[in-house]
Amino acid sequence: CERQDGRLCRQRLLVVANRLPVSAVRRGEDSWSLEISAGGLVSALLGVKEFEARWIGWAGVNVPDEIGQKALTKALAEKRCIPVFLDEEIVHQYYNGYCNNILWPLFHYLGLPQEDRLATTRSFQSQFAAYKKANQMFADVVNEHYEEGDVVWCHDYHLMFLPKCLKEYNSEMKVGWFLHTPFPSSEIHRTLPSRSELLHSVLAADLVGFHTYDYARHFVSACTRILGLEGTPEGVEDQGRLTRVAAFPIGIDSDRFIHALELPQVQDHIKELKERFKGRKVMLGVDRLDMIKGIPQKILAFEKFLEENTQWREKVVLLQIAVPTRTDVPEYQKLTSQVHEIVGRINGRFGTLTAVPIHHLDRSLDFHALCALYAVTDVALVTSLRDGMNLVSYEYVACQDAKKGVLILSEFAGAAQSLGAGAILVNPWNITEVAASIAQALNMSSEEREKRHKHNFSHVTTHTAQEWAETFVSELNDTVVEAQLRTRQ
Ligand code: ADQ
Repeated sequence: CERQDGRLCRQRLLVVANRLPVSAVRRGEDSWSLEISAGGLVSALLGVKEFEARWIGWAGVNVPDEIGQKALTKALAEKRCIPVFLDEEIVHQYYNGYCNNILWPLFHYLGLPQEDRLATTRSFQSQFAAYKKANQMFADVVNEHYEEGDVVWCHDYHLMFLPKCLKEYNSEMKVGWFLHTPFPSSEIHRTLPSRSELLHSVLAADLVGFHTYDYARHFVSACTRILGLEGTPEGVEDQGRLTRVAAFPIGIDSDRFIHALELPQVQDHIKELKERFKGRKVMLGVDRLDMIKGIPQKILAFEKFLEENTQWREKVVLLQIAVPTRTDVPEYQKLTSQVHEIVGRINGRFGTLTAVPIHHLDRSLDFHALCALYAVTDVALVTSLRDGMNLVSYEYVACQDAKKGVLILSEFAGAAQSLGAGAILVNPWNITEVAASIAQALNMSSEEREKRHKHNFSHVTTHTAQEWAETFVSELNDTVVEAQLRTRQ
């Protein structure tokens, strides 16, 4: 479009995600302090010059009073963020319940909750009702801020009901939806009681995106098998209306990592780490402490490696950095204790007075410390049982251009499709195979490491988050134009 002064204006992009990219802390009745969290999506969108992004989402805090809501809305506006206010009960049922207890495990092939079938069914219904209600609240806010020509990009499994709500408000709205997790096989999706309603709602979007071609194929199969619709090479057709379905593999802001390595504070960290682990090979795991990340399996594989390769004991160390998430959920608490128990046992078994084989940290690291760790370690172990993409593997590769470390990567992470040629791919459930791949990585010649790294580095630096966002949004614009042309014909 063109402004009155003749300058071109950028298209507005409304990014709708469950969480806003800020952490908000209340300082007084009408004052808030905000900190932008520099995640992948934020850097992706900041790097794109063609459009002007605004964020719509939940700020992660309960704000029951009007004064607090007004003040937070005002503070967020300066960061181009627009809040959706969800009360505690909705958060409990929609976010903790339907999103995290039902959709998240199901989409990662962990099935539906089974402890008490009847109780689960009852709570399932109320959680699904809350899910729909929350999605409608997001739609209300989007609709209030929408201007003609805007593009609306909905993110993730929290907002599968949103495309339908938005199109009910305005059928002309350009709506895209992207899933960050895997979309499972249609045989898994069909176990979900609300399977059809969710598929229909997503199909209301103009463009539906996934990280990999397999996930897109699973989605199309679910629509054909469960809804009886027609799958076409472009997507899914319902009564003459086409929803385009395609793969858009995400990337990272690789320059941010590469440039960070030159900063003095990162160089200081690197020096300290090198000194600390002098004479030992260092292996690294960085994950959220979630069942999908396969942390216990990874540690057991390392134990097997130590059992079988006595010459490596005391010469290798595993640093496992695990950020606790969803700490109020009993399954996650159980996972934490399980990991601690295994780590304690292995350190007791193979540790000496001068060296322990595993350093396990239950915490998040700041960006600079993380970059330094990525840069100094010899091997990264990413053993997710399922993972939409896995950005840790990308970040590791971006920081390894000097050292050319080896990436051991689960074949069940979306990243296996893009980094598979450079990484050692493993089945994370097969402890013996992972243990053997650790030996292979540690013994790998420098020529082979260089060759593998080169392949992955070139992928990570060319398939960036910016490129991902640009491609998705331009495809969405094109899809809508094509649909308009089709209806005119
Ligand atoms: P996540 O499951 O969160 O994302 P991932 O893609 O690995 O998984 O991203 C995690 C991010 O958190 C990375 O940027 C990493 O640096 C950071 N992080 C993890 N542990 C950390 C620690 N201990 N300290 C500091 N930072 C840490 C979801 C899907 C993925 C998909 C992404 C993006 O589950 O499959 O790749 O979205 O689409």
